[in-house]
Amino acid sequence: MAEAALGLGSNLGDKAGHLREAVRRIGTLPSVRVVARSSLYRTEPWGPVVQDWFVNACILVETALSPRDLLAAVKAIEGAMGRTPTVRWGPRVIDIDVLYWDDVAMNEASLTLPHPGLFERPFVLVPLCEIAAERTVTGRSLMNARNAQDIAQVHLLHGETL
Ligand code: PH2
Ligand code: MG
Ligand code: MG
Repeated sequence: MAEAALGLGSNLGDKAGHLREAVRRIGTLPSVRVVARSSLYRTEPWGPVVQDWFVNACILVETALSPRDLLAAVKAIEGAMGRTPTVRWGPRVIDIDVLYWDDVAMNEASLTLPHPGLFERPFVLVPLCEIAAERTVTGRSLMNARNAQDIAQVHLLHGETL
């Protein structure tokens, strides 16, 4: 069994509801068990696109799926939940990213591991460090990466859980 981390985001419609629905669906995948879930966070949009704020969260899963099969499974959930292609970094109903899969390092057209944004994005590192604070990924400490970020734009969503 591998341990993988998934990053979740939404900035359209019922944002928190979409994250909950995504986690519910991930929990029904064969050979995937959800073992930890972070809080929900309200985050300012990162990147070049002017768009609405996001809800972000992370989960940990134990899985017998390969990195590629796990990616295919979460992409299928994105599609089934109505995600349609839009501009890069643009608004989305649901985004599910494979952040890491054990300590595997790979760089292919369809999948780079660890995720290229893992060590740089406060909206990933804050929720992830809630559930994987002690973790190193390919030799790098997640907590050290988090502590190097400006996290002022990442706010706990009070009263709502994943
Ligand atoms: N995802 C993006 C672009 N910008 N900003 C926040 N706050 N959260 C996201 O999940 C996000 C983003 C596209 O990958
Ligand atoms: Mg994505
Ligand atoms: Mg993303």
